[in-house]
Amino acid sequence: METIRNFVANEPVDAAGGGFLDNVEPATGKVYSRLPDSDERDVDRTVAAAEAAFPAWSSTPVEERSRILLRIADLLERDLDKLALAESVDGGKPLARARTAEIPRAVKNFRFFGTAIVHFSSESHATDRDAINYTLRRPRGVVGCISPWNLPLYLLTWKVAPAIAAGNTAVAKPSELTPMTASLLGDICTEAGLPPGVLNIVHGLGSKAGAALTKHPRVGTVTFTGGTVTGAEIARAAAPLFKKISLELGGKNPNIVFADADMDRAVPGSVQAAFANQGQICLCGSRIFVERRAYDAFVDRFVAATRKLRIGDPLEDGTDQGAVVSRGHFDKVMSYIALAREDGGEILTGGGPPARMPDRCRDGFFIEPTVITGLDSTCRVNQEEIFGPVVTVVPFEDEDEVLEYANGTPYGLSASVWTENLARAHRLADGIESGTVWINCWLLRDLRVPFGGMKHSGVGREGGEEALRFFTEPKNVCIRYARES
Ligand code: TXE
Repeated sequence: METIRNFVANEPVDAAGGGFLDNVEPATGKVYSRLPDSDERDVDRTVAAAEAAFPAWSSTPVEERSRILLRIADLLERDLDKLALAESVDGGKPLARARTAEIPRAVKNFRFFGTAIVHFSSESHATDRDAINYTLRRPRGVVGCISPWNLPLYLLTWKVAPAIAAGNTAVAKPSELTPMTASLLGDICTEAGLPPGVLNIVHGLGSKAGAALTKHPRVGTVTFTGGTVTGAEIARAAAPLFKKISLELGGKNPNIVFADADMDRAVPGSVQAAFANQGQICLCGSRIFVERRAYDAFVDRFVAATRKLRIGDPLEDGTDQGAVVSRGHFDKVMSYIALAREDGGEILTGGGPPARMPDRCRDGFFIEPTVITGLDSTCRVNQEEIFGPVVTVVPFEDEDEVLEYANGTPYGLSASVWTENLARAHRLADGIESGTVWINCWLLRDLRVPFGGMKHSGVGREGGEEALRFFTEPKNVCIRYARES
């Protein structure tokens, strides 16, 4: 059985306590590797390595930092097949998805920030003809990067790449449920010539290793993607220490379909939005609202398209839907399906594990893509993040009503609107309370745009300049040059 180790100053290191956690393959339900059960001592040691590397890395010329990041991107690309397989086994996602979407995005993250940093400039403000202000932007020091299990390497690198591009050093804490590709990244960084201590990886439980990192006095910056409850805990721990934090949290995103929409795009787009990665993407459109006069036709087409999704062994070609990430998460998703039934919801398709699976996957955590109608928009199933292959469909009469539904949850991460009416699209884009609104598309990403959530979906924005600003400390310098009068 493979043993994952912490990555400290480019060396593999076991946890100080010597303990390990089991790592389960979601498609089989079996333990297939183990990871260090790190605690405060390990976090301390890892932070010390990052601190020691900071002076040299922060004064390394930008072009050299850029070169190393681009080399990391090249090596990730070289190892794409190996990384995709590791990601699929570790998280239960279809191999094809890991190969075509997620690992390529990790490559892009390094390439994007490796080039963005050489174009990054700071502000200057002329104050009448009396003075000039310029802003210095310096790296902040050691950054804690805490990432989740749904898009393991994609989201880890989305944090690490801008953090180190900007001259910080990083301690990453990947999810204990999906540690494998982070550990492979460590080796790639060494091969790419990243100096020891610039990126360190500490594995273990959130409540132990993650919490120790969040409250570590010498980690002044924390960037986190994960659940809203955990985000609140991190905010509580960070506030008295005045840390700079960025929180990318959950969502309960509306997917709004008007009767005038191009249904040949809206139907498959909504299926993708509902079920990609088994519905385990914070941006998934888990609440579908359909204009009443198109409702029946839409539901028929949507259910038919959902039934065509092939659930199966994630490693097999042609599998659209793999396993959810863990037994615990399987139980959580199933509990929401049960709740929907209790509340009088009608399950049009799915509703539980598939009847037949290949032998290898008999004990895996599979749930059929599930479509539910007949629920009120205020019930728990329509208010709380399920984060699985479960979607509800609710009819609406007009724009005002659907706007109320869209904004009627504590979340505000993203939304999709399907319509051919340009003015209406703009009105809704303006009115919806979320960090991203997609019109006639879903998850069309440009890494330059601000990315993040409103309300309980988060604090701060990632992406492009926003990320580089987050990972730097601005200092304004004011020079008076006016003659004394
Ligand atoms: O994630 P957690 P969980 C949502 C989704 C899911 C729920 C819970 O609804 O069902 O969150 O998932 C680390 N201090 N999302 O519990 O706990 C943890 O080790 C510091 C949405 O699996 O948020 C992991 O590395 N760190 C989401 C990371 O936080 C802590 C993605 C995320 O785990 C910690 C994942 C602590 N006290 C889940 N506790 C999205 N928005 O993309 C845990 N961690």
